[in-house]
Amino acid sequence: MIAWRVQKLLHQIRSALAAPSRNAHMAVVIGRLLGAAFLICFGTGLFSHFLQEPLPWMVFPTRPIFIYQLSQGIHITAGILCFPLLFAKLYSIFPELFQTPPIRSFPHFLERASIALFVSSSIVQIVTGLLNTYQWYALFPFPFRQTHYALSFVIIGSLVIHIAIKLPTIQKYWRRADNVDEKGALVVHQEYVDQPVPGSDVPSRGVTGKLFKWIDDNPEPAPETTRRGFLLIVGIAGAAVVATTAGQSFRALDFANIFGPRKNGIGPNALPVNRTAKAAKVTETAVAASWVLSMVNGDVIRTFTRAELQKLPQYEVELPIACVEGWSQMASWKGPRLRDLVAAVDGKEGTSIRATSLEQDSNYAVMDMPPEYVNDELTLVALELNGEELDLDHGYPARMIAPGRPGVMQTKWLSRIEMT
Ligand SMILES: Nc1nc2c(c(=O)[nH]1)N[C@H]1C(S)=C(S)[C@@H](COP(=O)(O)O)O[C@H]1N2
Ligand SMILES: [Mo]
Repeated sequence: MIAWRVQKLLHQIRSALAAPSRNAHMAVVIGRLLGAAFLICFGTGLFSHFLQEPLPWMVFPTRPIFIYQLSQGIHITAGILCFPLLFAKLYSIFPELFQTPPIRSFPHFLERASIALFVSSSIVQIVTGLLNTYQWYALFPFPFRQTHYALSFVIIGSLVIHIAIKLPTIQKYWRRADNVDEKGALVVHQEYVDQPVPGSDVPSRGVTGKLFKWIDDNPEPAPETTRRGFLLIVGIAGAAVVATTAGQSFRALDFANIFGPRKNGIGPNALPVNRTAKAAKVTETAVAASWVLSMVNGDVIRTFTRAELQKLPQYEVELPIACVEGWSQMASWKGPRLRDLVAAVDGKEGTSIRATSLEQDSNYAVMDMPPEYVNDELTLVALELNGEELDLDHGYPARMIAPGRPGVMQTKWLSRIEMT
């Protein structure tokens, strides 16, 4: 009897939650968009991950120069778009949380467990991802990047399981609502059997253990306008969150950038600062008269004062700073080419380098650069930024700038460059 009462309650909740926009077709429509957004995030996320932790055989494209700016801008924008989409998806399937009976079989248990895993990991993923764009790392007690990377496989894995299990539903409702047949006529599902409850004459609709179909109890066809209206709301919400944040990555939307944490053109040298010299504790070492850049190739070591770096052939290049956190900005840089400095210590073509910053105890203090960037004519040891001397906060006396790389690898306050 207790089980029966629980089932009846679930059934009642589910019936009460039924709404025209809550149907399998809507779940599939939103699911398609959400799936696409997740795949885009996964692909661009892998690109960003392997740029920062390359496998030995990997070679990366250095053109177009904005390749990382674009891919990471898409990553963050698609990730932000997942908020309204995931919300809409949960809305559309909400009555299904109250299925009766809650678990019908072992496969059904696996199905629901994979969805639970998928939903919870997705929420953690996009929330911590968003917090990360605001640099609120301190809020979570785990390393962001590794967690974000590991969770992405949990999500894509459970998404694959989810899609595989739901494939029949997805195929069936890809194009049409579930209470309308191919000809647009109303279909009323009656897969459950009304049976009297033991010891009572109340019929137990939908609690006989048979499959309860979506909105079975809704005898009205879902009005097309209601469904359109729902999609319109989701569309407006999506457009609004994108418009008010994407300006941090896409210049054309800069005017509408209300919530994006970084604003174009604001900061010393007209460029936002990621970590200040003060925060990096280099305010003394960076301006010390004894500062030199050490170029190291095995036993061959040469040091360059800033004046000596300035005497080398100077090049001016336009390259973006494109932070993993999503903000990016184009800037103009001037200084000697890295490959000329490498040649000055007889570094061979095709060498990789390891750059070390004056900054201590930081994930950004040491940076490895593969040969395709070392050899690139656009890769500079920058001394000037946007027509002025490099600001202390932007890496004075010298910082790395290379095409197509994440901001984290554009090491500031250089002190040593070693051939590896
Ligand atoms: N030594 C050092 N270099 C660094 C950083 C840092 O914290 N320390 N931050 C990196 C990050 S995450 C970015 S996005 C860029 C930002 O450059 P900017 O502060 O000059 O705009 O610098 C990179 N170089
Ligand atoms: Mo960054």
